[in-house]
Amino acid sequence: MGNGSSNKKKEKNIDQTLQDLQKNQSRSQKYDPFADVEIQRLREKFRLLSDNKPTLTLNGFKQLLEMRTHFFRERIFQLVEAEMTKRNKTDIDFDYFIKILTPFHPLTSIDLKYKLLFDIYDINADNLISQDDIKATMKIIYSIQISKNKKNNEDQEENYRKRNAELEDVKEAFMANQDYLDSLAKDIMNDFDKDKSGELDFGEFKDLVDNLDLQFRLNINF
Ligand SMILES: [Ca+2]
Ligand SMILES: [Ca+2]
Repeated sequence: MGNGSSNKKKEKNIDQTLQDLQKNQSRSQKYDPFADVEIQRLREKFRLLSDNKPTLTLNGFKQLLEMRTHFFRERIFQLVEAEMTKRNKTDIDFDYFIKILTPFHPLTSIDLKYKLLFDIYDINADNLISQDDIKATMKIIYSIQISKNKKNNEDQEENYRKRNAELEDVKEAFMANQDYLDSLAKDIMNDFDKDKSGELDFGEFKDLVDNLDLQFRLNINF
C-alpha cells in the first residue's frame, strides 16, 4: 500500500515535470503550435526521408514513422493524396509537411482535430457522414488492426495460435457479415442523426466522437 501510493506520487511528479517542460519549450515563430525543438527534430526527419532534397514525394512522406504506424494511416494517406491532387502538387516541401502534421500536434485546437476526424470518416468527401462512410471507414480500420495482430503474433507459440484463430474467425464474421456492419451503422445513425436527415453533419458528428479518438488517436508527440 505504502509503495503504491508513493509510486503514484512519483508518477504525478513526472507528469507535472513533463507538462512544465512542454510549457517552457520555446515556441516556433513560424510553425504554430510547434516548439522549436520539435521543428528541429522534424527537419532532421524530413532531411533523412527526402535524402537531403528540398521536397518529399508522397511515398517518402508515407515512410515517416509517426504516419506509417498510425491507426488511421490508410485514410490519412488518401486525404493527403486527394489534397495534393486538388492543389496540383506533386511533392511536399517542408512548410507543407508541417501543415499536414499540424492537426496531430497535442496543442492544436480541438476544432481542427474534429475536422480531421470528420474528413477521415467522410470517405466520399461530400461534407456529410453517411452510413456507407461509416461502414467503409470501419472496414479499413478493422482490416489494418487484423493484419497488425497477425504480424505481431507470427513468431509466437501455441497460446497465440489459438488467439489468432479466434481473431481470424472474428475477422471473417466481421468482413463477411454485411448485416452486422449495416446494423452497426444504422444504430449510430439512430443515435446521432438528430434531425433525421439520414446523414451526420459536422455538429452531429462531434457528439459521436469520444475523447479516445480525439486525444489518444489523433495526438502525436513530435
Ligand atoms: Ca460523405
Ligand atoms: Ca443529420
